[in-house]
Amino acid sequence: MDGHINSGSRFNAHGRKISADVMRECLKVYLVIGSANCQDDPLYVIREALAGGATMVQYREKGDGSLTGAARIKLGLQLQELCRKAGVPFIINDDVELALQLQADGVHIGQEDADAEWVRSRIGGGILGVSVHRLEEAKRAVQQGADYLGIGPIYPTSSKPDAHAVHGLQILPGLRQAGIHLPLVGIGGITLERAGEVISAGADGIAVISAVAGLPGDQVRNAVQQLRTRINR
Ligand code: TZP
Ligand code: MG
Repeated sequence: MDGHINSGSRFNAHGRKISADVMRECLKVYLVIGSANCQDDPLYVIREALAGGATMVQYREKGDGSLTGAARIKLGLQLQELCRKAGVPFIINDDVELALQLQADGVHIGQEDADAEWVRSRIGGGILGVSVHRLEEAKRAVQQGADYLGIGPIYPTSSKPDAHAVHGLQILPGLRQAGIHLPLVGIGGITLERAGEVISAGADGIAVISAVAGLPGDQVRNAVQQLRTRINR
């Protein structure tokens, strides 16, 4: 382990950061998944989501009954293997050490997690996503080397009990008009019906938990296909 994430990955080949254009493509339908959010076996859910065209996956093992220790690592490795086969980047929520251990493609952090600059120094050219809630946080994350910003909750969500107050769609044009050009992904309460307006408001993609992982496994592929259609309109 050289301290850099997944140095063999096409997402940070030779330690280079991912380009903004490739990042935007990866954000289109970004599935955030943990065992506690899945109605069916997470491996079945992720296989179906990848078959439906999920463009990036974040392993976020949180909430009641979530896995810890070896079981958490094992599921992470299994999910990552499926993402690699599909050519889709695999990102770890919050936990830099887990990301390094698994040699994941990147890390996503919130404002209450580790400092973005420190995370960037640990992960080399890996993908760094940062959740931000206001312009100052966005500017700082850009300076600290984020590859994309997570913006949310856009709508009310029941998947994150400690979520920030709902922002509504307006935060997206607000950030764009203030000169934030980094790839942006909206998150929080996004459904098939709402996906299009999140993109129209200025996001490059949508990140979802319940609209995909919360479905019965046999509906997941179709749900992701439908989301992709809305994003590309
Ligand atoms: N961060 C802001 S809202 C949220 C996270 C992790 C939860 C999104 O879940 P859902 O089910 O898509 O609303
Ligand atoms: Mg966090």
